[in-house]
Amino acid sequence: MPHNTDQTDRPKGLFAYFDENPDAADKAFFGRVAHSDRRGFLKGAGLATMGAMLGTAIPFHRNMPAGFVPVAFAEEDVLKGKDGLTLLNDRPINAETPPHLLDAPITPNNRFFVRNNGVVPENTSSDGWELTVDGMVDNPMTLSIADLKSQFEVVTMALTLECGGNGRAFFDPPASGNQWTYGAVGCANFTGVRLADVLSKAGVQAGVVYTAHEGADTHLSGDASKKPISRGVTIEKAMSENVLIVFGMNGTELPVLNGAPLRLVVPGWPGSCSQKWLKRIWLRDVVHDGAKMTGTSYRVPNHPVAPGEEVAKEDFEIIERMPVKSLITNPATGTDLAEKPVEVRGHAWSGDRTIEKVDISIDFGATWMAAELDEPANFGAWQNWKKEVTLPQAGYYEIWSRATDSASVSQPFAIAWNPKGYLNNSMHRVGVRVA
Ligand SMILES: Nc1nc2c(c(=O)[nH]1)N[C@H]1C(S)=C(S)[C@@H](COP(=O)(O)O)O[C@H]1N2
Ligand SMILES: [Mo]
Repeated sequence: MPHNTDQTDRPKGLFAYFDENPDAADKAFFGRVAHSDRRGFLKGAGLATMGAMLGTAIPFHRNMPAGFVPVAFAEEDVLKGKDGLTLLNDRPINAETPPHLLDAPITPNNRFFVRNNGVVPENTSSDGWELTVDGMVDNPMTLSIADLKSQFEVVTMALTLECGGNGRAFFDPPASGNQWTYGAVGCANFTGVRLADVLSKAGVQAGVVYTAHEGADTHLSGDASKKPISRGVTIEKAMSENVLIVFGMNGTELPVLNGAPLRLVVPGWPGSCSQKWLKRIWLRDVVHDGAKMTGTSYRVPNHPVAPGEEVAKEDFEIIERMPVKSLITNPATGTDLAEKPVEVRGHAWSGDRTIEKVDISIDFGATWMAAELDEPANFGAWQNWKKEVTLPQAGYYEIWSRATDSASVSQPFAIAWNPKGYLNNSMHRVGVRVA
């Protein structure tokens, strides 16, 4: 299929390629430059080529906008096992979940977002999979998944995972990277063993400050000496009771795209700390400096900056806990509501904290109503909330949600801009109509 052709020409995914270089993409895919020709996007040879690739005619081809990539090409196969996710990039695979598909209290495997930095490893079988724990430990260990299950207490916990870049799409000026909107987050029941138990058995030496995580995925360039991502956390975070080495998700095996057969889950910190396809945990006496730990990756300025302002490299600091946030999963934005009372519901979470309250507004923030808020299933799980709301008359409404956490910190209305577009925790707004 077209997106598997000549990778040297196409270093990025299909959508990114069309975005960044529409003329070259049109030429490569459809044999002509159609981008500048807005109204007659596809004619003649280009249309015939696309029709041949789809195996059928495209009756409404005149309505297809410039730079348009038929979803039939881009989504073919790459999101196997996923349902309804929005593909943001196909190389590496990145896909988010529309908020209304995150409505369940626990996110099912087929609705859990995917954030890859490299190429999924070919062998993801649990047979023969080995995890090495080494570096500054008394007893370096190599453990099979059976060893993990037999030597340590197996626990199941509901844990929230959110990408540090979730919400990046709403930064202005825009930040480069995957344009996540709301759905690079999920909360699943993860089964595994505590990282703390494994590290204790290995014997953490005095002077350890940081973990370093390595996975089996490979670099996009194909260069075997490069790693797509290798991050770590402070030893204090690593020793928390809800940081798990995971081999099960929602009662079944981990999906391949979510790191099968073994991954870390580090709730409350950027998703990037939760190494997938986990092969090695290395304890270090310095802050880890692996791929995407240094420079401006997963870092924010240590002082307030104006939108668009240049920030000196040394002023960036590593993101640790994720901020307070909430999501409205019902109603879906754009819904025409037939009945007036509507159950507004969703989830709220705050890294290393709990949620104290969630408030809802239907009048652009003039007044607020407290939602009914559940306790977390365990520490590290998002909290479900709901509120029956009556929209007083026909017309357009925005429903806003604002969570406040255990340190009395609330979500802001507007985004605190940062150069890489991390940590957007502004209030979720959903637009609906009452007929
Ligand atoms: N080995 C490996 N682990 C990884 C990544 C990756 O690209 N490779 N991406 C990280 C990032 S940035 C995030 S947000 C989470 C996403 O987890 P998910 O794909 O299961 O949703 O995995 C993290 N672990
Ligand atoms: Mo991420």
